[in-house]
Amino acid sequence: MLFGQDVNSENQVHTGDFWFTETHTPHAGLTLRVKRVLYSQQSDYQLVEVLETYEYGKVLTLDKLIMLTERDEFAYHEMMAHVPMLAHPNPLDVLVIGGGDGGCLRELVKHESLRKAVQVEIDPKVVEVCKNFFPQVASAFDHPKVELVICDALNYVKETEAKFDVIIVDSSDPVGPATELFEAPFFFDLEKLLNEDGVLVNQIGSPFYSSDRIEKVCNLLKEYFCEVKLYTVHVPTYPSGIWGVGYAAKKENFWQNPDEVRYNTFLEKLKYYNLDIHKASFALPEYIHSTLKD
Ligand code: SPD
Repeated sequence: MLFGQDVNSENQVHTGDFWFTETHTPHAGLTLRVKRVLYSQQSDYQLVEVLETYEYGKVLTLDKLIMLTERDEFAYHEMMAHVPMLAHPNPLDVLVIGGGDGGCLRELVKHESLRKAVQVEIDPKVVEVCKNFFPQVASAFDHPKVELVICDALNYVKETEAKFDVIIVDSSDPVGPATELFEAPFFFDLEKLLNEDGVLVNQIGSPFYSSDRIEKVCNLLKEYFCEVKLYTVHVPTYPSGIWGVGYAAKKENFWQNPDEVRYNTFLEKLKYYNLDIHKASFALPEYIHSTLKD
């Protein structure tokens, strides 16, 4: 079997009682008991691994950091896609940066009004591995409204002449290839790609462990956008379990009025998102709210 051979060739087959730990600080982390390592290979950009775990099913890690698990990925992907899509009054064209697993695309194609979703992913290995091991996540790559572009998003956003209504930055963490996706020049380029009602969301990090990063990224976004907010989603396998997503819009107050008519067309397909959670997700605990005040 191809993937078994990849694993063997790197001596990554583990037997006996094996636990994977993602370190969150020098003194804390998350540990999952692993049945077996299904895939482990260094791509041109990062170490791509798939673990089969007892508690969370299959888990995708990049450079030893958890990107998704079968059990809780729905929460993250629904909130990355439906918050901006239902906040925007008429989202036709959408750009997804990163997210080579296809989870955001799967959510986007639930919107009948979608005209086109362009997915820009730097690492083709991530797409290939997710199609093989996570077909329920990578289910929309062949959808007629989806275009997959394999290239560095930093170049794509500088060179494309396309314009978008919604941009979703579903990056990996700010180490390795994703570092510059958290910096000012990238946000400058994204603002230029958005139409006049444009909405951008970007995954930032744990409000608990990475409040400095959240404050820095939100302040950078404020330089280019009329309204910047933070919302959160509960993802048990991400550090601290609560994940912060930046929301930046060219017009004020879109986030407060998610489109109920469009929501009603696909609500039976959702497990996390609803209109109450949309609004409630923007309510922040004081320790993070206070750092984001102007
Ligand atoms: N530390 C977890 C951050 C992961 C953000 N993106 C993951 C990709 C899932 N589509």
